[in-house]
Formats: sequence, structure tokens, C-alpha cells
Amino acid sequence: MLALALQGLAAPAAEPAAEVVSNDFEIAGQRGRELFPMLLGQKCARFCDARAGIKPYMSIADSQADAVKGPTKALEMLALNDNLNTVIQSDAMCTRRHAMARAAGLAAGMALATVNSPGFAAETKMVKMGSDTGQLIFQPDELTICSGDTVTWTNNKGGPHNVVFDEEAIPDGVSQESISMDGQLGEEGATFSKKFDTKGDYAYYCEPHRGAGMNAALKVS
Ligand code: CU1
Repeated sequence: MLALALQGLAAPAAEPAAEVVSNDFEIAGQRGRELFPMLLGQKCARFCDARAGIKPYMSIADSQADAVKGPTKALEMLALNDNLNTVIQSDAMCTRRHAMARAAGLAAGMALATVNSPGFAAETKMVKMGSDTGQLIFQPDELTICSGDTVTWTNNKGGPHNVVFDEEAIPDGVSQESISMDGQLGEEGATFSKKFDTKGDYAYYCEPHRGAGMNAALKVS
């Protein structure tokens, strides 16, 4: 185990390896590495993978191999490596975010099926209806989410408010009625939530305050 861990350190790419050494730590007599500090410490995020291969990551699997063994665990470690590489290499915010969440889940001992299940990495983003000072606006009025995320609108101040999507400004194939509110939110603290699966640009407004400029944009990435 130690030999394998050191193999990564002895790789020709001395530069990143030297950084990795400083993140080594001891737990219960085992040599291991902190997962995310190691990632963040990589100066050559995009290219060091090609130079150093995946050996530094494999040593994570190695350090945990004594605790849990078997083919299932091996698959999880392969998936963990895949996800970590994706975090490093991808430019897409949602791809990175999902890979990061899956890697964290696997590192925390979750099963592959769990981290791969739809919605595992999904988040809920909050939008206030009416600012704290009572301005008739959505806050934020521009929001980017990942496909599968949910938006929750809360009636904050100056209601009643609602959420009505602009039929002309939503992706093709999305039903305007299915994502818009029927009624209005009168009570402060009342909420409306919607999950967005179709990528694209959405525009919506508050019916009672549309004339006052209470409109907003949502991007599903
Ligand atoms: Cu409103």
C-alpha cells in the first residue's frame, strides 16, 4: 500500500508531486491524503493529469482499501477518480458541480447507485419576491441553475406576488402553464417551488407588478 502511494510521489512530474507531499497526513497509522486540499493545491489543474497520470488519486483508493474491500469498492474508486478528473478538466459549471458532489459522496462512503441516482447533486435556489426594503423586484432577478435544480420563490415583501413565465421566452417544448403559478402568494413567507429539467433561457414576471418592472430571468444550464 505504501509502495503504491509512494509510486505517485516518485512519478516524473516532480512539480505536482512535491505539492501533494505537503498534504500527506497520518490516520490510524495509515498514510493517506486529504481529498480536496490536494485538488485545490494542484497548480496545473488542467494539464498535470496528462503528466502525472492518475497515480496520486489511486493512492486514495489504496489508503482505504484495507477498510473496505471487494469489486464494488473498486468500482466506486474508479468512479471517484473519474469524478475528480471531471472536476479538474471540465469548464461547464454544472458538470463540475455534479462531479464534485458525487466525488464527495463516494469519499464519504456512499454507494455508487446513490451518487448516480437522478437528483443526487440537485440543489434548490431561493428567490425573494419583493426586496427586504419593499421594492417590487425579484431578488436575484437573474439566476443560473443546473438542469434538475429547483427554484423556490418566497413572498418576502410587498405582495401579493406570483410567478408567470413569458410564453415567448421559454425553451421549446416547455409548457408555460406547467411552470407558472395559477394564483398569487398573499401571505409573507408563502412559497412556490418548481423543478427545471429543460435547459435554456426563461423569462418570467409577477402579474400584479409587471407594470412596475417586476420581471426576471432564469437560465437552466
Ligand atoms: Cu409582485
